[in-house]
Amino acid sequence: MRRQHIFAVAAVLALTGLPAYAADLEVQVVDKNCFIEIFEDDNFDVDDPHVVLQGPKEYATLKNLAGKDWSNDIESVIVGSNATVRAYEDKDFKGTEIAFAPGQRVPNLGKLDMANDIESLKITCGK
Ligand SMILES: [Ca+2]
Ligand SMILES: [Ca+2]
Ligand SMILES: [Ca+2]
Repeated sequence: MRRQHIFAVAAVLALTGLPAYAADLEVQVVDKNCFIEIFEDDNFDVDDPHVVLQGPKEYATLKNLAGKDWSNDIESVIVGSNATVRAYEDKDFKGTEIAFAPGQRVPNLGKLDMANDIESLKITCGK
């Protein structure tokens, strides 16, 4: 009797595992392709600090992100395939503004004259 019960549970898990997982994602309303990953160094150097910022979200300051002051310290970025990001030279979305397109990878923000200069960000989802 007990063995039969265990078998039944395993069968249900096998049949419903995938749909249950998809339902969970829906409930969380997290678009895993709506993000920007920021790197302290250029060329996406994972040996130096880097962090993924989930969108949609606006950051009027980068002073305390994941326990670090990121103001004027970002040198490369990877943008998720469903995110558009606006970055600003100063905090509170002021100063020079640059936009990153969905899926864009920028190995050296110096080419855009924005290396170690970004102080605020807006992440929007959808194309
Ligand atoms: Ca480095
Ligand atoms: Ca830096
Ligand atoms: Ca700046």
